[in-house]
Amino acid sequence: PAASENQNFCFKEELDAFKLSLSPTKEVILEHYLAGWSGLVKFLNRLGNVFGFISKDASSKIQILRNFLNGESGSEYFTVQSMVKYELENKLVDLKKAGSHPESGCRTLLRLHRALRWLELFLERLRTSQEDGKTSAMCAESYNESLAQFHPWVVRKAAGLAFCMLPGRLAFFEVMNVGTPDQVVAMLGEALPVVTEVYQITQELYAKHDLLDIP
Ligand code: 1PX
Repeated sequence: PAASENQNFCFKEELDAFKLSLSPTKEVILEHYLAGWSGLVKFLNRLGNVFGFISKDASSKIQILRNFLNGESGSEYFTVQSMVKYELENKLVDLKKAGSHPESGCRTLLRLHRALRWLELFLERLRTSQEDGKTSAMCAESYNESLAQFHPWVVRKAAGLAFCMLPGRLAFFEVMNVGTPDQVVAMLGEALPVVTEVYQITQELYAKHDLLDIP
């Protein structure tokens, strides 16, 4: 058991963080949400330098949110719900065009939230893929169905090139370091509902406050 615990540590950790991010009242606890993202970034870094521009952008967004969390008004940022309430009540969000709050918590989290939808689609494709499945194609399809619509041409182009450098399915599973392909598939089956729930709660919250298009 000790050996298998040790084996899982990487992907299991980030999975647990998203699980932990759901409070009993179904709010999203920012600290754990960010820990989940940090774990994913760590994983991305293990895949190689070609993904550096993606992990840099994600890291900088994680850092912006961590700074709020550790700042003067940190307690207002305990959950995504409290952050939205606090920033809106205090007019700390540029809702229509970039102005005096270009890096609000709401705006920054929206970028990660959109990427979470990509993750959900990608993990589902990975989970149901055949032995000869191509991770690059799964990744590109998921991206085109989600994040791509928010990215300018040059970013889409760079992302498309990076996806081609993804290792094949088996090598990808090895980087995940979870165990046999069957164990990876089982783990993905457990992880996905959590990712979906976190995504949906955030999506409904943002929709309710009309925050889905903030620049
Ligand atoms: C078992 C599989 C796990 C895979 C984990 C991989 C984690 C990937 C983390 C990706 C986080 C991407 C955040 C992107 C946020 C974003 O949309 N930023 C753009 C907009 O921000 P702005 O401040 O300008 O309004 C920004 O322009 C983005 C630039 C970088 C390119 C982003 C491409 C995103 C591709 C996502 C797919 C990652 C591929 C990973 C392969 C496994």
